[in-house]
Amino acid sequence: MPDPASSPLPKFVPLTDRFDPGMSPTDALRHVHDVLRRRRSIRAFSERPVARETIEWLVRCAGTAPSGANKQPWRFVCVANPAVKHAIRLAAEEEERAFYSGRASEEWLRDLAPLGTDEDKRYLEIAPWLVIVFKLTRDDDDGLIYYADESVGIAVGMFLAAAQAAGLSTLTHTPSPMKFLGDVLERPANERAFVVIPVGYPAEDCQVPEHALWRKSLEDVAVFLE
Ligand code: IYR
Repeated sequence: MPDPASSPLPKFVPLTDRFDPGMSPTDALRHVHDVLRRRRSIRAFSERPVARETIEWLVRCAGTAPSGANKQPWRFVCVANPAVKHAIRLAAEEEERAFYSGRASEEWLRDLAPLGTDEDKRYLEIAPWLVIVFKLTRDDDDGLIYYADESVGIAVGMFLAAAQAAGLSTLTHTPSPMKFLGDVLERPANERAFVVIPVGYPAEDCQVPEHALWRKSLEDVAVFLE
């Protein structure tokens, strides 16, 4: 048992900065849904640049996510440097070659077939930014982390939603295994790569797989007990 005498006391402050959309929740959500429903994972990026300030705002938005014991167990490594992007592409393609030519199960490859993905990851060099999200396994002061996957997953979701609200496109790319990212980016031992998010604009001739347009119905995903 921890000694309660050594635990800091909670300090509460009034909830003042409340957000009011100025319309009914349903009206507000119709608008939010109209923005979010058009989010697509894209794999054909244009070279149109994105300002560093924009990426900084995206990271700020992601950083508003809730997290276990408010540990905020994430690091966003934001890469625009062409040489670093090139190194990430080469290492990712090596892993993906192994994935597509044997590491992935038959069923996995069958599930991916309608997406038309393969080991060609040129988008990792074309997108103006690669944001590599790391989860902390230990806090920077070596403290414990709780619910790291859930916390970082929520932060990534908020990052993607914020990018969509700003008119930017993203991809959640998870080359597997991802250890090479810590090596290439020279990250410390308490950081594990979680996802690679290319950020930018779709290429003029960008196409998306029809399969990805399908969404489960509300009835499929929701259960109400009233
Ligand atoms: N990481 C590989 C394979 C892949 C896996 C899943 I699950 C996807 O939804 C899409 C791709 C790749 O990026 O090609």
